Amino acid sequence: MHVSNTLIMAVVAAMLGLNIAIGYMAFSEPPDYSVNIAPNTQQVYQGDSGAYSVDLSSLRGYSSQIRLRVTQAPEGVDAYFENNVTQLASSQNTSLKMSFKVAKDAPAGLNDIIIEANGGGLVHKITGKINIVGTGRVVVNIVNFWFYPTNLTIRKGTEVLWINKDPTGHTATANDRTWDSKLLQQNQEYVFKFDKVGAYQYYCVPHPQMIAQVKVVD
Ligand SMILES: [Cu+2]
Repeated sequence: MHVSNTLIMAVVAAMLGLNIAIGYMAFSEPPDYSVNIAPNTQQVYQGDSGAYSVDLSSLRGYSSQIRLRVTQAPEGVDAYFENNVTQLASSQNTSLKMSFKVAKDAPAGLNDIIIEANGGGLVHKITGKINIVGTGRVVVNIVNFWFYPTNLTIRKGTEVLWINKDPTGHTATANDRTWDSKLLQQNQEYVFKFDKVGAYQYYCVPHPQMIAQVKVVD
């Protein structure tokens, strides 16, 4: 009697264990890794350089060699890894440094930089942002009823030149009216020099849905 009770309990325990194991196999996710870029957004002057840290973490026992490459960089930005391969073992974190150089004539504005990680065929993409700060004279094109770049950051003392590429007349007019291009016909230009730090919202008088911003930094 005593023996058979023990036997029943053992069988029940084994079945319960098997159930848990099956449940675990059905619901647990496969080994993977995560990729992060830090700092996600960087502000860099034209002609300057910088670096991102690309951080990799093993998830759920993932273990493989990982290869990184830059798949998209803004115009005038040279982004590169001195060492783009790393071995990621279970429960580990590692980082690779991605450096970049911004050409003096790289267009100012906020743009994406995209990195692809390939760990044994398991591919992840990660997007960082780079805000290129204008330092000399920056051009804003008015095209198809919009300002490009829309959110522009410049260094104090920088001139911004607006040029209207549309056959329709447009203006670039500060919300507080401290500066105003007046109506620009096709290919006409307007220049304003920003000497004070701040954020300046502006719009087009005939088309008030055309809104943009110039941010001035030290
Ligand atoms: Cu307009």
